[in-house]
Amino acid sequence: MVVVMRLGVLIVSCAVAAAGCASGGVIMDGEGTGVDAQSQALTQDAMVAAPTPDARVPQVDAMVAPPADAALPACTGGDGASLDPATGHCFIAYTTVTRSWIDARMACAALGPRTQLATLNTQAETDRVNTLLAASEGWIGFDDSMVEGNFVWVTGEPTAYTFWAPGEPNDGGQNGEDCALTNRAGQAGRWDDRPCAMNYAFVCERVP
Ligand SMILES: [Ca+2]
Ligand SMILES: [Ca+2]
Ligand SMILES: [Ca+2]
Repeated sequence: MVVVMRLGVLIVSCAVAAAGCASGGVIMDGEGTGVDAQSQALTQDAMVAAPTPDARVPQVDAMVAPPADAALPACTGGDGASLDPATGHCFIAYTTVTRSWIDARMACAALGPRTQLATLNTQAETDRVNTLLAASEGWIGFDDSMVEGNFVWVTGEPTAYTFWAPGEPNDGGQNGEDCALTNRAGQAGRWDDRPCAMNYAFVCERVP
């Protein structure tokens, strides 16, 4: 850029002061360094100054800076954790241990306040949790133990969004299935109901 601009100045100088350019191109470059630098400075100032420079810098900083995450505890633990920067929700996955659904629920609650078995309320949350689980199927906080066929989140959150695998939930088997897991094998990360007593990996979610 500097080279190009200096050349530009040189060319303009030559065009205006036609005398001596042919013989003194290199000499002018050397002699005119101070003038060139001033020209560059003026040109650059003019370019930057055009759209209110002082107002633009703080705006960019505000967009890049994280909200108020500094006050939140670090999103760590389990066999892998992942913070959703949009919501501040922290997902903590346990994949090297398996638990029954109720034991998984208690393990999550034991992590601390505002922490429960994960509630997958958006596709973004499902995707994030499935990434954490990698190859594992994992319990989530969704069950129909109270009223068959009526799955509810352990937090009481709305149930409009679901991501069941085809044909699920099917309350399958002799004793039925009342607890949901995500990342069902071979089903593109979709959900399935399974017997609550079975042991699976699980994911907890802590909200700000
Ligand atoms: Ca959630
Ligand atoms: Ca059921
Ligand atoms: Ca099922």
